[in-house]
Amino acid sequence: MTGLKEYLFERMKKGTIHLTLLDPDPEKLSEEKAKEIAVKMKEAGSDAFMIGGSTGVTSENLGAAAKAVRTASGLPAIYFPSNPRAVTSEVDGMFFMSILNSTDPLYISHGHAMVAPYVAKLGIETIPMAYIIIEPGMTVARVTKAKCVGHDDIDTAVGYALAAEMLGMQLVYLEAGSGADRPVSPEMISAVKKAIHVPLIIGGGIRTPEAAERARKAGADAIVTGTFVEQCSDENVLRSVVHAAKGI
Ligand code: 1GP
Repeated sequence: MTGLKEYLFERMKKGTIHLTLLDPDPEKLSEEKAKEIAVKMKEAGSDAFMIGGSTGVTSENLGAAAKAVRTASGLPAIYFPSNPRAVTSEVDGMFFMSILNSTDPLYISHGHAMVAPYVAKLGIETIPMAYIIIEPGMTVARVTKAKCVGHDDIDTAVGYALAAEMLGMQLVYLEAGSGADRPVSPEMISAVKKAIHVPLIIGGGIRTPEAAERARKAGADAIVTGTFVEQCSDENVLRSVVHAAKGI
């Protein structure tokens, strides 16, 4: 495979992509289930898997989940980190992400200093990414002590996204939180998209074709779904959300 960044950016040049988020905590995801989801989501048209969760991630369960989805689907597995003590070479690369509106230095840069030597030693490809948590923010906001951007506070979201670009981040991720009852608004997506030149990832609370389509039409370059994929077993419904995200 080409490098992870090249793979993702080439696809995003052609249109919005879909990323499937899986939580590797074995209490939530067995290896068999990971493989089953991987095959289903590849068939549905998803472009890559993100592996991560706010709690319970270890190097072992991360490695096992990444290996399972890569083997079963042939698609890339991206580490979506939360725990600076967990790292694995079983991924194709990682989003090396700073939570810009966290109030805990661990999630802004201190955790990065802890994990960077291991990432370098293992030769893992990193893509620098800004992660900005929008209300309601859910578990990730609580765990990372984020000062959430208000759902309607477009100026603050634009400010963070511009700062991200000025800091050299190559991706911006607006996150409403896993399981959010309302995703990032189309108005916020479109204002942020207009302000920046790097690809924009949108996630949190997207579980219908309509919500996916709204995010794509507003300017998302990548749309992430997690909870919905874990809960839905109907392949037609999974496909309808992925297709709406991608506009195919
Ligand atoms: C969470 O953006 C992702 O980090 C996905 O959210 O689980 O609500 O799809 P959902």
